[in-house]
This record gives sequence, C-alpha cells and structure tokens, in this order.
Amino acid sequence: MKGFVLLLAIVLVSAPMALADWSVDEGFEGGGIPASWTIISGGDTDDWFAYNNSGYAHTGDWMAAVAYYSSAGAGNDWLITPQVTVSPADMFEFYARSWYGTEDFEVRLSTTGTAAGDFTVELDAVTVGSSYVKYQYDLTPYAGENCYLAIVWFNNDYAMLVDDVRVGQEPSPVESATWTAIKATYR
Ligand SMILES: [Ca+2]
Ligand SMILES: [Ca+2]
Repeated sequence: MKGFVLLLAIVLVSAPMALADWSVDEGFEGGGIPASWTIISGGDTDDWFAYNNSGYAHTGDWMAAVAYYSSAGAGNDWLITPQVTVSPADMFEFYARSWYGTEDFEVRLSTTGTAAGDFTVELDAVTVGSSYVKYQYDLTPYAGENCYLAIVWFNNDYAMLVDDVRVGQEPSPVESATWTAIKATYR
C-alpha cells in the first residue's frame, strides 16, 4: 500500500493543473522592472520605472511608477507582464493609485504579442484617485491561451503608481487536504 500512496503522490505533484499558484507575483522589490516585462513609451520620453519610496509603495519599498515631467501629451505608457499560460479561475490583479488628483488608465489583454496593437481586448477603463485600489479581472475566458496583460497610463494630473501585480491564483489548500484524505484512507 505504501507503493500505491507514493504513486498517488507522484501523480498529484506531476499534474500541473492541480498546483494553483501565481505565474506573476511582482512587488518590484528587486529595484527594477524585471527584464521579462515589456515597456512601451508613448507621449514624452518618461517611461514606467521602479520607484523607491516606502511611503507610496503598496507593500515594501518599491513600486512601478510613471510620471509626466517634460511635455504636454505625455502618457499612453504601457506596463506589460511576461507571457502567462492561463488556467481556469486565474486572475489578473494589481493595486494602483495616482500620485495626487486622478489618473486615467486602461487594462488590456493580448493573446499574440507585446506590441500595442496586439492588445485587442480591453478589460477595463478606469479613473483612479490617490488611494490604492485593488483591481481584479477573471481570466477564465482565456484559459489555455498564452496571454500578456497590460496597464496603460493616460496622463491626467501627474503620475500613476502600481504595486503587487499578480497573474494566476493563490496556492490552493486543496492539494494538502486531498493528500491528507488519501493518507487517512490508505493508512
Ligand atoms: Ca512593492
Ligand atoms: Ca512616455
């Protein structure tokens, strides 16, 4: 019976759909926008960057930020996640706020590439104020597809902040509960 239990354990650990987890879980605490992400700069030359200021981060010391410093018409700046293969019940979530006043942004999805024109799906169009708001989108309709998610800033008053960007789902306690039940059954 021990061999059977071991076999079950191997099957459970090997089944990719059984191990829910975050594919992307980025708080920018590494002090940069990770190289696996994509940035597209529109408007002026100021881009999304990692900003160190614990008073403004949602968690930790760092966040992603983009600001209008130099010219009118700034904005249309894209912050794009690495490619993720979506599982049923996966979410795209993040926290966002303005520096002050309000900022406008869109949440967009691509099932092809990372060029702006690839993001044909608009998940949301938002105006956010100066307190962090959690935004969350169910990606179940895209299960099985390889997707990129984008946050697109349109300058309104000054700057936008984003932190704790996640794609996927919380590691599920179901696996351990199942494992406990199996062990109890075949002890
Ligand atoms: Ca952070
Ligand atoms: Ca720009």
